[in-house]
Amino acid sequence: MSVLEKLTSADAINLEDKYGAHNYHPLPVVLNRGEGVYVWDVEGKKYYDFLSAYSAVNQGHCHPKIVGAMVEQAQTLTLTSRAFYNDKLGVYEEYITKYFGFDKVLPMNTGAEAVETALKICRKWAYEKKGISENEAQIIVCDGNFHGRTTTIISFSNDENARKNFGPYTAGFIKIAYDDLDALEKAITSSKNIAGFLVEPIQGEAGVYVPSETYLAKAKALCEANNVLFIADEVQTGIARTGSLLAVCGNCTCENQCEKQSSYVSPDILILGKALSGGAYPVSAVLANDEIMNVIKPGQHGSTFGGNPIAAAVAMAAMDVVSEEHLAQNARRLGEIFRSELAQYIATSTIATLVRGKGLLNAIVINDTEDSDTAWNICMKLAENGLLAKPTHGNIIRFAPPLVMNEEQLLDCVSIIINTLKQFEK
Ligand code: IF1
Repeated sequence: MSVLEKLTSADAINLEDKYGAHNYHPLPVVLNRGEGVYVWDVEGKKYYDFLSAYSAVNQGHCHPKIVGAMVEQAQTLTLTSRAFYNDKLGVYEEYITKYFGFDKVLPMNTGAEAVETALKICRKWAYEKKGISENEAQIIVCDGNFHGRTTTIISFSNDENARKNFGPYTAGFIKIAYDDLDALEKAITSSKNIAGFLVEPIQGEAGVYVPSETYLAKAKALCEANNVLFIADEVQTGIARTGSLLAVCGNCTCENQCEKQSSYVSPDILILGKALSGGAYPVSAVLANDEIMNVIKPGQHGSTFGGNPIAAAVAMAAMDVVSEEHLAQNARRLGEIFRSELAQYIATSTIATLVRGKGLLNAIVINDTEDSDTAWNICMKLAENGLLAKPTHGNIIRFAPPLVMNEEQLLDCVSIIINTLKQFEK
């Protein structure tokens, strides 16, 4: 088919089916335009986007400031590699380290790369600073984690689908229950070889599990007491999604002065991705202070595209939008409305049993078995009714709209969701 002909949804789906690897099972909706909280399919139908590309498009689709920065930089200089300096990277490095309160940043592209980078830094720190014997370092991770798709990362996943037949697996990880301080203390004190604790402040893929209020602070204290690095994967929860700049910020919405707040749990290593670029470009980052980051010397880690001028320009624009448009505050306020409206409906519903989440990262649990297709069917009906969301882990539906949504739009979405759920009442 010529690219000049107008594709129908069926054409586009058939092309992907025939020529693309079958590594996804998308809803049968073919999008070709986005603006703010809306996306349109090729037939012109308009939808509220309640996935935001898995929280990458927090700033809304095609934000003019972000697109503007990207176009301007793309017309000037796109890529130099790190064999030479470029005039945007240093400016971005100063900007982003001050924004999050760390000494240094290591720029990468995807979330999984940033997680890999954090694991490598943690191991190197363990051998060179903590004094663990070579090849003995262990990193603690949590059951139900999702940190990406590389061979090392899936080595410590417990999602059989993500793991099976991709072995042999990378050693050096200890899995414990999430939101369980006793398990963490036991694991940390079980050996002298514990280098780090890698954790999602809220488990997204597992079904939006929000840990108990004091979990992260106490986990950080346990790490500190035992000279173990606390590594926060905020790829999905970060950048205002959960109603604060970072999910580890707790109750703080002070945007870029978060380190001054008492509720702020400062990770030793912070991993960011997705919305760091507002979804316009793959940009990820690992932040840490000098005593940790300086274990990495020339030639020991890197990436052709990491820290390229477009990424730098886009990320600065994207983070400007987060503070200028008070996205953390908006996510917090709208999230409270969303959960209270849904909880009110769920109190008498036979199809939904629970709403949970923080800020605008929320999920509802559907009253059916995990292997049922009810959540999928509800998402199909939601799409028909003009709202796009995706089930996660069978009977859970995640709701994560762009954070630039306003209250009127949110209430409109709440009625679409409730009216759709009512069609499935038993
Ligand atoms: C897919 C989920 C979201 C992440 C955390 C690292 C990464 C992710 C906490 C890796 C990525 C994505 C990947 C995407 C689905 C998606 C996802 F459902 F799997 F869990 F967001 F909810 N850390 N999450 O959530 O980042 O390498 O992808 O840039 O299709 O695999 P990446």
